[in-house]
Amino acid sequence: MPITRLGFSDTIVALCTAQGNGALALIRVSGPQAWDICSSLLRLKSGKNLAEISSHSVHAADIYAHSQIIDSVMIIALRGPKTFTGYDTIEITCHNNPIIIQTIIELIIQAGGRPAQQGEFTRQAYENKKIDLVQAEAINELISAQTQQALKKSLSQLQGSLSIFIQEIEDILCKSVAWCESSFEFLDDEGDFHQEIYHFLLEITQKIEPLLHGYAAQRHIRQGYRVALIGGVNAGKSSLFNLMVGQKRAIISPLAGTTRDSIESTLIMGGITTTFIDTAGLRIISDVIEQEGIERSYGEAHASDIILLVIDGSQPLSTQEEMIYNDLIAKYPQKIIYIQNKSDLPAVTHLIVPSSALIVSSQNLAHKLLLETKILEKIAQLSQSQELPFLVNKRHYELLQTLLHDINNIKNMLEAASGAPHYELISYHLKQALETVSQVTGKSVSENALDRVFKEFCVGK
Ligand SMILES: Nc1nc2c(ncn2[C@@H]2O[C@H](COP(=O)(O)OP(=O)(O)O)[C@@H](O)[C@H]2O)c(=O)[nH]1
Ligand SMILES: [Mg+2]
Repeated sequence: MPITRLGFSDTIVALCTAQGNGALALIRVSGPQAWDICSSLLRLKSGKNLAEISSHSVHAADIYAHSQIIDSVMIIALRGPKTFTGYDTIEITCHNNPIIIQTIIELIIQAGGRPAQQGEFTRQAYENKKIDLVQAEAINELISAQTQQALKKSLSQLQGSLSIFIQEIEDILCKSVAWCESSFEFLDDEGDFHQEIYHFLLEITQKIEPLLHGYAAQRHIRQGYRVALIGGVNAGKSSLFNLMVGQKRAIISPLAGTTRDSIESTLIMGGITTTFIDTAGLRIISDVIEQEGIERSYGEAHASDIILLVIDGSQPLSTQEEMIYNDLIAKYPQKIIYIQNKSDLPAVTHLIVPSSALIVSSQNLAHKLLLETKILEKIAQLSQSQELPFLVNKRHYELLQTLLHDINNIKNMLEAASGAPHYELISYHLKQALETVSQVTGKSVSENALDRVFKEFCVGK
């Protein structure tokens, strides 16, 4: 059921902490009736009435159902509008027992509250203008952040970094509209500002473009990095994979072509979610199943963020291998880490391997750290290009794309005009662009779009 069909000014209740183990649970009650509702089931240990206490204070209390005690709790009593939701709020910390939790929630519902929908506390905050839509989304990102970077950026976004950025774009657009309309009005007085407007629009496109590029790059920040072990057969990819993931997952064999499918394993390395992918060896063969595996390996090379190009340092490369390696090096120069494996055996010279290559043996446990360091260095290098202070989600991306398209259209109109441009028309398009911008922060956004955003949340947020 969409949130909007229920009253926005209802008093809502939900469990905010995860169900399961743990000593305590937090139940939040938020809405105009929060204090009244709670006073009907709470007795403060101080003997005071809830109505007498000051806002933003903490109290010990007992919860009663028909004069029977349910639990001893702590409450945080908050008067709106200085609360997260903007409404009066009571947060009850009770013991984490499902019967206690359910009883308390039922008592609150009987007293006039109703169960909160997904993301409805955040929705209240948005409706009460405590946060904008971009900040609401940041809360969801913050809770589900998988990496340190994602955490940092969602926090910055919650504090308003993206909102400020969007506000700057909006300001430039407003200025453009003003200059456009004055050009229109003062046309006779030689008040033609079309150069200035063009310049403003250029400023906007320069702001948006890095954001659009950042969106693609930020997949890593959300989901971590994919590191594919790629190389010829028997180079030791599976052995290195096992060394890195610390368990014997991949089959190792002196028989060529043992790994026919890709195997992956995810771990946290230096605070970063990293997925290692072991692939089939690259060679040109006639076995249909193995050929399928090799094609997958190429797919993994393409899809991964980092390629560990594994070369057997004890064997000369076949012409075929050299061809395949050269092909990969040409295609993905930025994401390759050269690994010369089998350093415990006498080495042969490979012209293809640069001096920066990491020389390791998969049999040497200590080399795991060398590999880890090298991979983290590469990740740091790759993530430098993604230094946006916030996370751009699909919704922002699509709106910003529309905006860029609109702005480029207006720029074209200005460029194409011989003499004074059609200012009325340009003003109309600028205002449309403004509308798109305000959809990002949610100043002007449809109920359906809002429902879609808050559907991503779970109950209790
Ligand atoms: N001496 C030595 N042998 C290795 C090393 N790494 C792998 N091997 C051996 O090389 C063969 C192929 O290894 P495997 O990991 O299956 O290679 P893959 O085909 O690239 O996955 C196996 O017999 C491994 O024991 C290494 O660092 N030193
Ligand atoms: Mg293998």
